[in-house]
Amino acid sequence: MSNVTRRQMITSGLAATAGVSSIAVAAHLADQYGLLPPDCGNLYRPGEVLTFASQRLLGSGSPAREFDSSQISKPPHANGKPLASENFKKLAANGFADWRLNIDGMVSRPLSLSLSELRGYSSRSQITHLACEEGWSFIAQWTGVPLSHILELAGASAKAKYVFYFSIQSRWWDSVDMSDAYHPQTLVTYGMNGEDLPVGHGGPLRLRVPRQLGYKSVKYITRLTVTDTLKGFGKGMGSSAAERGYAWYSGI
Ligand SMILES: Nc1nc2c(c(=O)[nH]1)N[C@H]1C(S)=C(S)[C@@H](COP(=O)(O)O)O[C@H]1N2
Ligand SMILES: [Mo]
Repeated sequence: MSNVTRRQMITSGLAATAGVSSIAVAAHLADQYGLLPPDCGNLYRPGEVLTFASQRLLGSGSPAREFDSSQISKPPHANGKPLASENFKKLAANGFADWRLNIDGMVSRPLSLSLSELRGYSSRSQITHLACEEGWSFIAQWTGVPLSHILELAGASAKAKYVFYFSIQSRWWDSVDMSDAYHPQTLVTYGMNGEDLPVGHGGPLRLRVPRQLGYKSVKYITRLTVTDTLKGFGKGMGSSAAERGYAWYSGI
């Protein structure tokens, strides 16, 4: 059976069984083909399982929609206030010259990159939508280095399955699988609407994951860890948001 036919069969099988509400059957089928997001355990959220499964079957190419510059929201919505921590204030006081992004885990060359080093790599800009699960959203232009480039610089192992990213705000950390990690729209972001990324939006550095809901775009990132397991990070659910009840995978 050709690959396409097999994929078509699995997708329509998933859709059909979900349609007649035999979610357990759909989930069993999805599990056989490695299509279940890692946090679903035995409690399936059919919508998420199906988006994850169909996006993975369609391949990592499917991009988030990009907009025209005339569609950029004015003024952009900021969800956060500048951080009050002394450590952050000290870093901000000298223009984040001492900010570092460390890359460790399953890499052959661990890195510690400054903002100016990051700005020196070839960048990508894209105008995408950031949607909060609470209902509001905005469109902005985001500029940064594709995460894929940093993974290549660090020599990420071919056996890796996830990239974790950690904020200076310790309650915020998350992970993506390699399909999202190597996706060209996943950006280590330092610019917004042609300026430095404002602190309210996660400046100086944030991971933008435009194919998922806003909470996966963690602000103030200081560390990336390449790994083949979710174990050993918090409760093993892959995400601080998942520990608070959100889905690990929230594709849009
Ligand atoms: N470090 C950190 N990252 C974070 C958050 C946060 O409070 N702290 N909020 C998340 C949520 S719930 C959303 S919807 C978006 C909001 O992004 P914005 O501030 O650019 O609007 O950031 C996400 N990343
Ligand atoms: Mo959010």
